[in-house]
Amino acid sequence: MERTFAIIKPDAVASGNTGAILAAIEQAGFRIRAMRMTRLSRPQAEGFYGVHRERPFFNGLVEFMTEGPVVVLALEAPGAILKWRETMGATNPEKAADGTIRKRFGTNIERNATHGSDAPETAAFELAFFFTGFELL
Ligand code: 3AN
Repeated sequence: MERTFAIIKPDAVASGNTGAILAAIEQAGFRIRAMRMTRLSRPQAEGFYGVHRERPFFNGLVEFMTEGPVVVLALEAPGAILKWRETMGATNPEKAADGTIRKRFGTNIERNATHGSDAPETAAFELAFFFTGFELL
């Protein structure tokens, strides 16, 4: 079993797609191990996306991720990290495969409905960023 970290981003929460995305997560075979609706502060968003600090889209990304509530999730499945990346589809919804979450619910490369960890190290960092140990038991 492996765990990964997911966010249902502000665009998808605001457009009323939280439930549909949770259903797609469970239908894909993930077990939801922890979940919380929250709203990111600017320092939280900047810390979470710290690796992107030098990228030209960083400020816009922080602005977007703090514009409204998000749902943060710990997902469990065999090979969860790669499996969740495949379930989401490509970063740019226009390039995402049919049936993927970003294709179904994303708008553009920034407002792309969901986030997923890209490697075991980032999954560990991101899970610990949002969940305490006892929430993940
Ligand atoms: P992914 O979320 O697929 O791992 P990353 O890690 O390259 O993609 O980018 C993190 C987030 O930054 C993306 N989810 C997206 O919201 C945003 N982003 C990435 N590239 C761009 C871009 N060229 N313009 C605007 N936002 C971007």
